[in-house]
Amino acid sequence: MQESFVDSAPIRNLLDRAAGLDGDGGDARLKAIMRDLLEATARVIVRHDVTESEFWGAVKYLQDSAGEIGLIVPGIGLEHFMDLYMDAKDAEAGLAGGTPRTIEGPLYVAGAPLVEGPDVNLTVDPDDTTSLYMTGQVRGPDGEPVRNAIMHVWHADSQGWYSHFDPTKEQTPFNNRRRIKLGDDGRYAFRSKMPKGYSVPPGGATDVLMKAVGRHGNRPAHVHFFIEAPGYRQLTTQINFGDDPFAHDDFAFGTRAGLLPVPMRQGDSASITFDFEMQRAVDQEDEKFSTRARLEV
Ligand code: MBD
Ligand code: FE
Repeated sequence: MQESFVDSAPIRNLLDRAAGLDGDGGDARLKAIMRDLLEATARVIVRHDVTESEFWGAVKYLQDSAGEIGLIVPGIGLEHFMDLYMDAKDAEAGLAGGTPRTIEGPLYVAGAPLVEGPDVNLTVDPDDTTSLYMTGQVRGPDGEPVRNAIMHVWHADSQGWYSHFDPTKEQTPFNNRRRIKLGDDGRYAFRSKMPKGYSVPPGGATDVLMKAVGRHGNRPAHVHFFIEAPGYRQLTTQINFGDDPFAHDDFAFGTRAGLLPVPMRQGDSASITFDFEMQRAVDQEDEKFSTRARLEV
């Protein structure tokens, strides 16, 4: 069947009506997007001659995978696509520079303890592994220290599990999660226990999809950051350990050039020095987080 089947009058009529285009109600922008999404889906079905059984298999997959949608989205590259898209729009608008953004992932939890230096410790649960010391400075585009920043940090434990999302054991709430209030010099320092890279739950919907396309569901060990500060653009980023076996093979596409420091390992400790550069906020909106739904405890 030719793909032009989708352009036939009865099909166009169906897609128009399904998206509510024949009525005045609803949200015009949503209706236009819905119309295009339906048409794109119809085109894929015809182009690949998707059978009735395959179609319902896909519907069943979507139904069963809802609980892992936050993992599937980075796994299929769409969360990274959004970063590339925002980067491209920034470039078009003449906005460049600073620490690259990279994916938030699905495992942030709002409401972590707000702490101040000099001795910030993220890890409260016992974890018999290497200690991590991370230090650096948050600066603006002219090299000025960013004042009054809040740095949100979160990472996994040595088994690759995040507090609040750990099916193997109960971690203390907010283990390996803090909000660190920085001073006028923009400097930060914290210690914790080295994380291991995350792997998707075996046998889960993400794992099934990754295997079906001949991929794996592993991430290198990494540390997530949000940084917010008055007058600066909110930054969502992460560092991935440059010496991790998955440093250049991240199932979530979160690793980026400039965000792959190699920890200095010495005995049972490792240290990373990493400076962040924030962009200046163009307007108040820039300072804010996206309205993505996040677990709040
Ligand atoms: C993670 O820890 C993560 O950061 C992402 C993006 C996806 C799954 C687990
Ligand atoms: Fe993560």
